[in-house]
Amino acid sequence: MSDELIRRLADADHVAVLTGAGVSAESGVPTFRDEDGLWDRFSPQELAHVDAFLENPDLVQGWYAHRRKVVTETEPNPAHRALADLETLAPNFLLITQNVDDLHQQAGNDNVVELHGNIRRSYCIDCGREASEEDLAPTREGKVAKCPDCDGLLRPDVVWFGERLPEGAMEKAQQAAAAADVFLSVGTSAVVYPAAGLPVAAAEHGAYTAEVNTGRSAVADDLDEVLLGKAGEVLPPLVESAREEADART
Ligand code: BJW
Repeated sequence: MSDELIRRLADADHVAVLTGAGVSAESGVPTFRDEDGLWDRFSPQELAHVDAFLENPDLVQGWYAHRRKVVTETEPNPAHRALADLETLAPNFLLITQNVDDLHQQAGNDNVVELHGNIRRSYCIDCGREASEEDLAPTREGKVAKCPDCDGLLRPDVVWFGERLPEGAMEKAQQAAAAADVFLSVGTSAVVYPAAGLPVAAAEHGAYTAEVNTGRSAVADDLDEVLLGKAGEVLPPLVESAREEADART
């Protein structure tokens, strides 16, 4: 990491961070597009689209039941904890996540925007009633889970391709990107829009931009710095150095 990034983070009034699946990889949550990623075995069109859900509700509900189980058995890792620490360093901070696993909140981040929903919640596609664990029990046996009130299909409260993001979420993320002195993009391939547009938007508004990733993302060439490595190894010393630099100035 460069002294420039440490200095910028220590000085920053506004910091925004975009995260993707890579930030949870070290917690044991599979990514989407890496080898061994979720879509190595399943096609996205098959699973992350409402048409696929309507055609194969048992398959899609079963996939989400499996992922919910994985997520409830995992814990935040050093990358999540470093980002929670960064929130306490920056006067204005927003954590913008594409992840649906809740791990940033569990690590202690308070200012979080979930662009793609949260896998822990489910609802009825007909009447909107929130589903309980009990309502979803059939999915664990390969059966279709339906609403106890109206018999509608139950779906996860996540954003599939072609669906609108949660109301206000993208607006809040765009405002934070535009205001950011430093914008970090962590563990995302930056291929899914509109989230993938945020690092470049931040750069266009004058932010110092950096990504932390085990490989170069689709937007790496447009950023000021690329920190190659695992988020759980790169972020803790970065945030600690920024804190030391900030402390040295007071
Ligand atoms: C590590 C690491 C370690 C590994 N440390 N790094 C503009 C241009 C083109 C297309 C579009 C466009 N605007 C919209 C679209 C269409 C579409 C889209 O983007 N398509 C592209 C794929 C072509 N977008 C949409 O449809 C969005 N909706 C929309 O735009 O609506 C408009 C609308 C308006 C009005 C009415 C109606 C609609 C919705 C997108 C929803 C995405 N949903 C998913 C599924 C969520 C639910 C679930 O979890 O099942 O979100 S898809 C999937 O991809 C998931 C992720 O959040 C998202 C991003 O993936 P992510 O996080 O980047 O993961 P990976 O696996 O790709 O990358 C991991 C990275 O980590 C890699 O780079 C590794 O190297 C790295 N890594 N270990 C650090 N230890």
